[in-house]
Amino acid sequence: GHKSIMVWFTGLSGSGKSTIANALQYELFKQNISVYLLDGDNLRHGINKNLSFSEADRKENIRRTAEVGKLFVDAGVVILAALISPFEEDRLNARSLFQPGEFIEVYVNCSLQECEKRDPKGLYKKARSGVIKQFTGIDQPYEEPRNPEIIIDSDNLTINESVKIITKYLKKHLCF
Ligand code: GGZ
Repeated sequence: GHKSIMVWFTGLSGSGKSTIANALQYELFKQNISVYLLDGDNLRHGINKNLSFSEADRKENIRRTAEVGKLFVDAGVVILAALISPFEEDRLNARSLFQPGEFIEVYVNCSLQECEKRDPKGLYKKARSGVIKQFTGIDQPYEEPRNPEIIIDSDNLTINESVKIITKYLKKHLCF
């Protein structure tokens, strides 16, 4: 067996959270680990359908995702959550639902400049022109994590390198 944990990815839109979390999910899956990815963008089509991008709704988005994640962890599944989760207080609240060592915060650190250059969905362009309001990094803040367990400098790392850093940490701390 293996320990169930929550691996919580935070970072700007376009930083690579979903891509790295997806690749990590596949890697753990290949190692016969029960793993499941909760992706902010996907959850917003279902359980979090009624939520906007206001600060209050982001708080609720993170709260619900953390609570659902906790249920999975109780059920023995390794959970990966990929949400911008821009506010330190909301991330600390999420962490507080878990036992010490059960919540691994991964800060996917990527410069706004690089995220804007990537702009895979054209959202930064829309935010700059005012078509989208309350966009993280443009007209809403992103608070950097103060004490993340792992920092991934995704400006300069490949997906593979990022996944290796995380699996190495998990092996060292969780006896996978
Ligand atoms: C930030 C937004 C916004 C605004 C739409 N601000 O990179 P994406 O496109 O594919 O994923 C982002 C997603 C953010 O949802 P989260 O649930 O992760 O956010 S939070 O944790 O802050 O609640 C982005 C898209 O939705 N998107 N409008 N205004 N990102």
